[in-house]
Amino acid sequence: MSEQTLSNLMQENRRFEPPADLAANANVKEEAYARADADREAFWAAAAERLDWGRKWDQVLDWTNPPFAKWFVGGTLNASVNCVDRHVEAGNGDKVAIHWVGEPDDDARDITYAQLKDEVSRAANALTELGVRKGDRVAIYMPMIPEVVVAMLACARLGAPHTVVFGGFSADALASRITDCEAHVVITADGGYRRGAASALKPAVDEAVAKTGDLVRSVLVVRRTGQDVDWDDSRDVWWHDAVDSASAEHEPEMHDSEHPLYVMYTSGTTGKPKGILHTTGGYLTGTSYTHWSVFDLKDDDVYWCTADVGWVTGHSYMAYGPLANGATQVMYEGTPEKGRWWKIVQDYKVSIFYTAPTAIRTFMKQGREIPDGYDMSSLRLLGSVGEPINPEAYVWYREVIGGDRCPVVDTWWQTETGQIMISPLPGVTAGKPGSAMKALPGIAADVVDDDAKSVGNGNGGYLVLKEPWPAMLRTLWGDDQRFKDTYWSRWPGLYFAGDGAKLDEDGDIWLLGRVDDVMNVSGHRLSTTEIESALVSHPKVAEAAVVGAADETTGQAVCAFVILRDSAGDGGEDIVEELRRHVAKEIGAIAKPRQIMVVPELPKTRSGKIMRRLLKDVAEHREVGDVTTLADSTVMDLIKGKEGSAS
Ligand code: 6R9
Repeated sequence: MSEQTLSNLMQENRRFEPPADLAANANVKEEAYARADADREAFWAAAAERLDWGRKWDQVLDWTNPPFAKWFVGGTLNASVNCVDRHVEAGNGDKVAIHWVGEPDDDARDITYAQLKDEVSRAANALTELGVRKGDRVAIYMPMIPEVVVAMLACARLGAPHTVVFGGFSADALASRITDCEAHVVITADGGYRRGAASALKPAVDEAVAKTGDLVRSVLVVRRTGQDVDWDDSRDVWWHDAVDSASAEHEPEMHDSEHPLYVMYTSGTTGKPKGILHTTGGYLTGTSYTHWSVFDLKDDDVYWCTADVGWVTGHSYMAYGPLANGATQVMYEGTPEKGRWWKIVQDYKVSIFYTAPTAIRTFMKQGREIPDGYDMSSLRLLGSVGEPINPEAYVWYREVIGGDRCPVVDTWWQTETGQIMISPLPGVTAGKPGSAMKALPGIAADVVDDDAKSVGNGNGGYLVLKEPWPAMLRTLWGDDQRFKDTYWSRWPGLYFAGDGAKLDEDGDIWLLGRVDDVMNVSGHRLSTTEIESALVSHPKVAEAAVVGAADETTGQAVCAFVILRDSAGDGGEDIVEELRRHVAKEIGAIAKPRQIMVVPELPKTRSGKIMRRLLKDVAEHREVGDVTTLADSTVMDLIKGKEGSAS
């Protein structure tokens, strides 16, 4: 086994310098860090100049009532004008905004900025007809079709905050979100395509609406699959009736910089989801600036973010950031299938590609022969988001997908932060596989101990943010107290992100997973990520998830769930012992899993996060808890079926 495959997180010493031509022509150079440090507010004010404002702000930041921030106070703007109209006015109306690719083969559409402007204006007029007024909330429950972007921008145009609920969520989840933000209008589709078949959405909306009393007045329905739907004439309206016949002229109003743009629900530690509130001026500034700087966006790039619009990455880096920047992007309806993504990269000459480590590991598992069959020479930059990327996946991504020529930007951020916070700058930073590197210019991050003291280089602790930033959440919808308690109460003046992190000897940041995923085994602090990374560095392992299960003697014990690579077959008789030894060698005997289960799948949310809570239930022999946010709820049955065969 080579030195490299043996590396684990903390011993990682490979470095990848920025390509010389990229560095020479980079949108953002090294000087940005010093400029931002010298005057953070002036730095963000300059970034806000990227946008078109109705009225300029009087004050960059009002932080007199922390943790409630106001950015670009007194300024007015319209998010949809910034994402659409201004590009048309600048003469770029014929530029493709969205290369949309449906899941069924040969189902594709290109939408230019001019067409998008007309469609958004029509939809805004149609929503107005349905009684939607500034400030009203609109729920959106849709597949990955262009109309979902149109719907979001139409809401933004009217100043009606949207709440997009991921199409894979249940009717219950939808109902609780509709209720929490009191939405009177829902936008949906008859269904969408998933794994080769039409999958219905409207029945879940009907069920959710029935659970919310008479709250919902109208349901606007896009016809996507053509499947039969139940219809309530008093409430349901076809998109093609209401929108297609509406005028393509719509005079946009300029909204206050702090006007609510959207609410995105994310799961908290308690059962009730948190409604993260984002507002207009700061959010658009933060997403537009970071999309331009982190991805080094150029006018002729073809950008593709594979995230579903139902989670925050789809909001910041598919909808608002790229469109505010006038980018051309790919939007794909389906889920990752063998070869299909790479064919899209080839066909559309994608140059910037942004995805999640879980997808990368899935492709690693299938073997490099599949991507090797496509011409991906158009790619010049790769991004990763959603969870720590283990060095093996990073290096595979770089070599196999990026042809060893594309920098990888590992971007750390959250629904709450709205924008990328920690990431290499591709023209400046030499990448270390597995590290998100540095806080971006204008962002103040640190790693602290229990007493909020900086841990210093070479040590681990909690990740915190020390200064407000433009796209930060403003509060939790209707619950200022929970906002304060969740993020700001642990240490005064510091935003607690909930992630563990380590500063290496150079002061670069390594994310170690949620602190609720940190285990304590016999008094030793062990990171789930570190052990997962060690397991995945074994050539037979494709993917691994580790949980700490209660143990009478050691407090917690390490329990691992692994998926083997296709090429490893069943792994052989002694696979469990082989892997335990491997972890001991990589990290130390203390990290040796008590139990390793070889499983066919891992339970994941649609955004690719492993639901360790459920694995913990299995490891501790409990009834498995709520599985409604799993992308595929049958996975737990597969895993439990394996339980008997565990070591
Ligand atoms: C954008 C998004 C946020 C949590 C975050 C952290 C994890 C995201 C990461 C990462 C390590 C990265 N996370 N990106 N961990 N490295 N590059 O994922 O938002 O769904 O709210 O999740 O995801 O644990 O706290 P969200």
